Amino acid sequence: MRVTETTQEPPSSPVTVSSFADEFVRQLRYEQGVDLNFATKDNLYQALAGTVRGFMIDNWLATLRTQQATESKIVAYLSAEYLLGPQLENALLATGLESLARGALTSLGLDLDDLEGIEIEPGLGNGGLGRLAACFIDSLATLNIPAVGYGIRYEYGIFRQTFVDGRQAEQPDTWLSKGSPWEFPHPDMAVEVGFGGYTEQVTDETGGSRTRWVPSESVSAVPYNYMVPGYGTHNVNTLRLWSAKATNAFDLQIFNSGDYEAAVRAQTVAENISKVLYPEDSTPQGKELRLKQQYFFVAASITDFITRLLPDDFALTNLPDRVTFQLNDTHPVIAIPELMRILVDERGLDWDVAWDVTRASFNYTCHTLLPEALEVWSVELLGRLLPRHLEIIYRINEQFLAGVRAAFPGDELRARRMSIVQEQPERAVRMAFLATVASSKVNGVAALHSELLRDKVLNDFSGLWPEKFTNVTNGVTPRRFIKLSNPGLSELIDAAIGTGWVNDLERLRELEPFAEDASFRAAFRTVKAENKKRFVDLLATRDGIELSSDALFDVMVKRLHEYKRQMLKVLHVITTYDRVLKGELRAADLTPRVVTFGAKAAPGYRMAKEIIALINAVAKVVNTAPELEGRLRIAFPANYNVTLAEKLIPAADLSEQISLAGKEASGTGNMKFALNGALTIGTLDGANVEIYDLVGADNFFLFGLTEPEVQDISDAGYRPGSYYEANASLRGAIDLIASGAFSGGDRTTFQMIVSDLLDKDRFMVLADYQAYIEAQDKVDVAYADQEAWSRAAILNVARSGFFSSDRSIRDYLDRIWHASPVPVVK
Ligand code: GPK
Repeated sequence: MRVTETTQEPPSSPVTVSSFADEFVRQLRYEQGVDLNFATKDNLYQALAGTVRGFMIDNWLATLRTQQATESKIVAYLSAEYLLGPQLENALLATGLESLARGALTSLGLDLDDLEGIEIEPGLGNGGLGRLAACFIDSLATLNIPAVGYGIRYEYGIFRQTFVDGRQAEQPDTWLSKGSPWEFPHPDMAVEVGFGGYTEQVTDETGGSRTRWVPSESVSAVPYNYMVPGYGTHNVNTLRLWSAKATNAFDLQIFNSGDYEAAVRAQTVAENISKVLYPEDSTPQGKELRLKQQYFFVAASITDFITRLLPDDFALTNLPDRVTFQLNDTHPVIAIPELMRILVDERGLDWDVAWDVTRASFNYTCHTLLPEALEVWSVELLGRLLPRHLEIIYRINEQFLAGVRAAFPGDELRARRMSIVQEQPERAVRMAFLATVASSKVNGVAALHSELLRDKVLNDFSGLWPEKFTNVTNGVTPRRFIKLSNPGLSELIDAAIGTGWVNDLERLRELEPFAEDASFRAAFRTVKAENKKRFVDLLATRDGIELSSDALFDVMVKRLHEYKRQMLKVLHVITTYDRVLKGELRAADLTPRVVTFGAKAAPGYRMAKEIIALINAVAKVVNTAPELEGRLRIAFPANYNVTLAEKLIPAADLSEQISLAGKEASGTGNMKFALNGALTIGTLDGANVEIYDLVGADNFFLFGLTEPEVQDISDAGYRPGSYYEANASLRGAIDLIASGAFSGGDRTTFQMIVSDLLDKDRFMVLADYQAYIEAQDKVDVAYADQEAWSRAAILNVARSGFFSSDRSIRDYLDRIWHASPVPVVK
């Protein structure tokens, strides 16, 4: 049992370069039916994945056995999204087999990087929320916590973005077209999920009356299991993603009616449920199919948990001892009435007992403050799709409001404000309220966010139940976002402080003294320069974008949303250009900058798509403007995803975190950049606040309104036009857009943006413009002193250990879950 090259525990058999190569060839022949000589790259990738996967299976099964035997409490993470990123590299890291695999492939005349390069990442999420779920399951496994991630196996993940004339076009993400070697389908463990129909009263065995739901249709939920290996441990947890399949019962009805075509069509309708990830980030559309997705996956998950992870004779009154269901935003909240239905209707528990069990089993994480992001489902739709669940929600609400009225007699306004069922603009269920009422704990995702959640969005609820509210600041996995993505920095850290930091990230503190070490700083700069080079090479082949790597790398990557204010970044670029045009600045005095954007817009989000078009239009002009002498460039590679992030983040000097204060719940990209030695230019929003506090004012470019200031300006009546009128440089930039300078002289092209900025500017771009420009001027000055810049960058790395998702998970364990590690011993 030896894998000599690694500190990790070896897999279940001795592995050598030649035994690895043998297994690889065997996979090729006997799993895929091809010879090495005839294998395509896809065949080779599949065989390699199959080989590596094989080394995790024994540990996975041992983990499951141990967790069952110890009857441990299990964290069941319910999330509609998991933005996993490439799997092969992560599996190689977890098994410690990377260099062995490399050697084995080389011995066969093959190249590991080449094969890694063809993997299509499973993009089963939109952005931060989905990526957070992926980081969390990594940390849960690493910390040996019994956990299962439940979600949806979308056949099409987040769309592939392309640009057509600078405008976003969406292509389907066909990530499964060649199959996935990482999944284990289990049609044998399918769960039936009902929809529609009616409810009726029936007499049960004891002569009592019970409600029974009689659905009009049903769909089969087929689980696909993925292994989630921990780092530096034997533990391998499970991610179980559900895929919809038509049931026999479902088509039989129609077949019997003799309508063959209708039967086949019905099958498609059923299987549509897991067809595609909704591409709206933070702005749900309230579509019927989306509610179906939500119910589909949580109903399957709860039944799966109760019937497969618990013993047959388990008394469900003890459920909270064995599980904590974590609701990742409101998407899985329909799980609450579903558990009540199972307990009351199917298992015959008293309502009050079932309610106690339910409340003790669920916890809710909120990821937003935007009112338009809080999901509501119309009573009409719920009643049609899930009639029994609507009845249960009504009863929960009745009891809850009775409590509110008892606590605040005569305060009918309050009762109406707090009602789970809103009356206006239509009768609808407020899912965040339902989650809050039915959960033990409610948490926000950064200190400021949790505070605003408690004191504003859910203030009535925190008044009633102050102890229910808590914070868990987000984190990111250092395995993927440092160790894998930044091997150069990882080696430098290893050499300085040893290898222990990878699962004990606070140890990065030990790097602090190295910030004062000139040779360490030089080595740090060398790593950064290599990462820039690597990124520049990638963009040349991936996108045909030619850049110099000898520049300040200024990066803004995240979903395109007005509140995140990509517009502010664009105005900075335009202002620099305008200053040079007007002779206020000499091109020769510019700090060479490459401004990189990466952003997808929700396909139906008009303004976001206009901003994408504007960025591309400005890029076209600026990148070729002779006046700028090539010292200011915009790169906007299409289809930003985890794969690209892993190459881009390590190359960044400057991290743009410039949302309007009080709008970004946390941000997690901000953490990745700081950990990779970029300095942040940012507002006091989300987790920026905590980054700023930790890295220190000298190592962070702070600017902009604070949340209370935003509130004051807004209360007084914000007038963006007054900022435009008072600020010549702002006027210059906006006028340049309006003049058609970026649209071939056409003044109408970006009119939607210009008039929105001048008349509405909901996210106060204009109010923060001057402060942002001044902060950017400070960036230029600071960058000129490379020694001081490196010192600040190293301190960012050294002081950001707090942002490991391992720490987030420990906080969840202490404050919310109260589950314990169950390490697998071999
Ligand atoms: C929040 F509400 C939502 C959503 O629908 N999708 C999503 O990605 C993000 N988020 C927040 O916008 C980020 O601030 C936060 O870091 C991330 O969730 C994870 O908590």
